[in-house]
Amino acid sequence: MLSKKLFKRAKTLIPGGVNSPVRAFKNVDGDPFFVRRAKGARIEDVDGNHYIDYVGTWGPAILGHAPNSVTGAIPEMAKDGVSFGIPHPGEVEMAQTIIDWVPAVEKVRLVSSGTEATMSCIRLARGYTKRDKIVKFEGCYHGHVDSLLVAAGSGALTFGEPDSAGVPASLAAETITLPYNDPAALEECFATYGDQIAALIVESYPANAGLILPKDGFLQQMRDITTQHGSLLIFDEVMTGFRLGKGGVAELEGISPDLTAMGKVIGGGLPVGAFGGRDEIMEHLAPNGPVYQAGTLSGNPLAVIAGLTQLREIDHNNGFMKLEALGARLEEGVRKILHEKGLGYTFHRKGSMFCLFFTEKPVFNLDDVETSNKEHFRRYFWNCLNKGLYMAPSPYETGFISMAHTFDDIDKTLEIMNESI
Ligand code: KE4
Repeated sequence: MLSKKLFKRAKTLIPGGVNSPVRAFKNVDGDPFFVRRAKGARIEDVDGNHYIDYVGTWGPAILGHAPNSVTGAIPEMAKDGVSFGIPHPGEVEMAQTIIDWVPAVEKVRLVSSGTEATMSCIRLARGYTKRDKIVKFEGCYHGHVDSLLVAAGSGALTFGEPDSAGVPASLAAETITLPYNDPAALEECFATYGDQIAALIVESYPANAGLILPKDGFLQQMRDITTQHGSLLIFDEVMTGFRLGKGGVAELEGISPDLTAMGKVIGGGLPVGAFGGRDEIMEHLAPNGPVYQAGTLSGNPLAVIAGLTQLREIDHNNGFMKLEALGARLEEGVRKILHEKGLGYTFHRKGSMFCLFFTEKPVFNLDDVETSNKEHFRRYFWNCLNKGLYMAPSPYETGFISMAHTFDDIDKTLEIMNESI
């Protein structure tokens, strides 16, 4: 097994053998496969096994892997250069597209990852409001930003404790981590600390503890309470942006955040993140304002042309409608399987994002997710993989359908899920 050999060697060279922890398959107690190639809805590993893919490189592959339009545009651009560190027309085009698509974004800056996008939002919010406290929610992940790798303190309202070694307790103490979908805790937090809070950051639909959906009114409460206290509302749409509609969840839910973090889909698989928002806030960024933020590869021409090409293709092919139809077909089939097996497991879906929780409890927050049967999930994951279905290797991740998936793929998927649950 070449994957096994490669992983053994990788572990002598790279921490955990991977360049990002979730790829190590630790949540499913096994070794990862190594990919040889990926095209459309399918992946081939180095041992010649083929899989229908529902990870989609964690979100960017909304057209499917290696779409011809994107793989054609990159080398074409590369003939003129691969990196400039000088403004080029593509950056203007990308900024215009993001601003046209996302109503709350009046100015935008490109970066090279979702983490950079959220980290920049946090620093900008602190610089703009001249306040230090940040509010986030349990179960929400915003990239490996020191101020956001913070678990809930001992009590709901006590200041955060580092969620990773290396994060200074003094910094974590500036972050308050609240239970999600708990309006009373949110109310109490702002009543107590409101005038010290620079921003509240939230995944517009939390998708890093499985896909958790906001209870009616919860997002509006965030908007109202941050406005009331002069704090900024930051929507982290790195996962949901450009996947659930042109304007992301903000448009779907009719909420206008002050800042938005973006990434994944806008890079077409290459490294791109972005953050944007109200003009008067964004104008606080260097070189115009006092908040410093920079990046050698920000606006990289290859990443920009890949992202622009992907966005155009989604738009020209009515992508969001197709993704909704595929998602609805999957949901109908999963609910039928659960019913026939007498399994009351909770299934959430929004458009092309879905998550099957291995718990019969309704899921509104991280505590509910933790009631999942992890052993059953593990068996299910490996049964699926061995039958040619690559689902996310963790009960805390969300599945993604791409525009390359067909209804036949969905039907085949349901057959395998039925044999694997
Ligand atoms: P990156 O720095 O990984 O590009 O983006 C960080 C990030 C920010 N915000 C949200 C809502 C995110 O989901 C992410 C990253 N998502 C994970 C998957 N759940 C990336 C996969 C990984 O860490 O390898």
